Amino acid sequence: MIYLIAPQKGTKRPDNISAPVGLCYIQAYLLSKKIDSKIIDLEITSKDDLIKSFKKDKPKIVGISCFTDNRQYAFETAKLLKQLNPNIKIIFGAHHASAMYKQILENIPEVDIIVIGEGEITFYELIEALKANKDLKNVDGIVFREDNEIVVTKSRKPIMNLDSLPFPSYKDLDVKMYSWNFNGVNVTNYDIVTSRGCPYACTYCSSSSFWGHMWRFRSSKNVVDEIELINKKHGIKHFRIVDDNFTAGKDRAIEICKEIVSRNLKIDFWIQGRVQSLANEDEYAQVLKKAGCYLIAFGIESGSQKILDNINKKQTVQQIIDACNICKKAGIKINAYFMVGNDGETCKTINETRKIIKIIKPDEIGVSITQIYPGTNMYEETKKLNFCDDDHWLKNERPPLNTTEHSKVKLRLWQLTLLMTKYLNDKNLYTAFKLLIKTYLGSDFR
Ligand code: B12
Ligand code: SF4
Repeated sequence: MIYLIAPQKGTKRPDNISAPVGLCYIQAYLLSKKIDSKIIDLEITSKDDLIKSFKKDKPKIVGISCFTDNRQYAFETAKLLKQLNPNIKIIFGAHHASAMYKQILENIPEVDIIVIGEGEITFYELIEALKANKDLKNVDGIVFREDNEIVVTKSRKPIMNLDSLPFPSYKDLDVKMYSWNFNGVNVTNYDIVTSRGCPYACTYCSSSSFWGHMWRFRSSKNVVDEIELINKKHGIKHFRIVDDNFTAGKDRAIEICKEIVSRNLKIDFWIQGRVQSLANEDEYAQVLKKAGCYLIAFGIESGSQKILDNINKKQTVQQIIDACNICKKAGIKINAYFMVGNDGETCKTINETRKIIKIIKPDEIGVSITQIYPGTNMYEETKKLNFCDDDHWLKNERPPLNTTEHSKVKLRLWQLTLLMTKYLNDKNLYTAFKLLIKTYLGSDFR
């Protein structure tokens, strides 16, 4: 038996529980090769229940997802299970493990092997090699210890035909227990991934380095087949398209929408996209809306062209205004994400961002102080300044805030200023007041 474990995320929000889609993809791929596995989502399964089933099932191989924010839970889980059975092989995968593989293998002895990047084929080949006691050096895309050396094998080629992957498997999970807060109501939600990667390379983001510097996508038929299956089989009507950049391929996105309409699927969904895909694209926005897209989350980041250029965002302030206008006209709501504290931030750039908030009037807003994640260009640059160092990831701390130019207090104040700009603009005094209280109490609203 093989275990696939999603550690806790550490941010308990009863209105937003997300399925471990990556593990569901790996399980589906293993099933297609007639290999059985069991997914345990520690967001919904207790540690005691994990121990109970571990003792009963006696898995020999345990795969654990290791993202940056849940890495300490991933390390703890590895330690716990290795204590229960020192003979198991523990395999780590996902973004943090892929970026920090050397550090993990050097410092966390319980982890035996790390899969770098996309997991399906690599994990399957690794299992086959372990079962047959074959030389692991022949498995592409992994890192492991051998005679006190760390061996990195040839890099794994990305899966170009994503339609060849089976739909994610929910055989061990209750697909209907994952939820999202939609219009103030908790609804059952299904996360769907229609493409992988992103053709851009924003300095703070690890997407392109992780997924292989290119945007790969599923066909519209394949995507809508999955939506239809989930809708008809489970009655689920709310979907989040969690691609990094769903709007990148306009023709394909339009085809998906038209297919949803022609199959008469009555669904609501939201997407993440980039503004320049929608700027001056009235018809594109209308087609999205007709298919059920009620919200687009745009990574706007800043209203200052200087900051946008500094983070290599490859978008203009005018495109932000145009895209938001077009979405509003089509009846699609906007969730605008902003960042505070990127290189070159000043009172002037913050004022430019305040101005853009007043112009675009987003329906929802998220403002975060720039956090530095491994696998990003920003991490490498701040390491050169001796601001970041790898040791940080061994501590039980959140990713560092970018305080290279300004203090945390100043960044918090700017963050608050931007949030207040929106709430006061909307005359939403209740939320503005709540935010002030939260700030006074010292809440960390990253
Ligand atoms: C949906 C989503 C969320 C959902 C939750 C998703 C979940 N189930 O955990 C929500 C909205 C809650 C969320 C929150 C956050 N997220 Co998020 N999220 C995503 C998103 C957009 C999609 C995830 C997904 O389903 N991907 C598709 C599947 C197929 O990919 P995958 O999960 O990576 O799995 C593949 C590989 O990683 C690998 N793999 C994964 N696990 C394992 C295990 C083993 C054993 C093996 C071998 C391989 C393996 O194989 C899988 C199949 O190929 C990704 C970006 C992206 N496109 O992936 C960001 C992403 C994962 N999130 C990210 C971040 C930063 C956050 C937040 C910190 C944001 C914030 N500031 O609040 C929080 C953190 C919450 C927490 N405490 O963990 C970063 C993580 C970076 C990092 N170094 O860890 C990502 C990568 C975005 C980015 N490019 O920066 N997120
Ligand atoms: S932030 Fe968005 S647009 Fe930029 S590289 Fe990451 S996924 Fe692509």
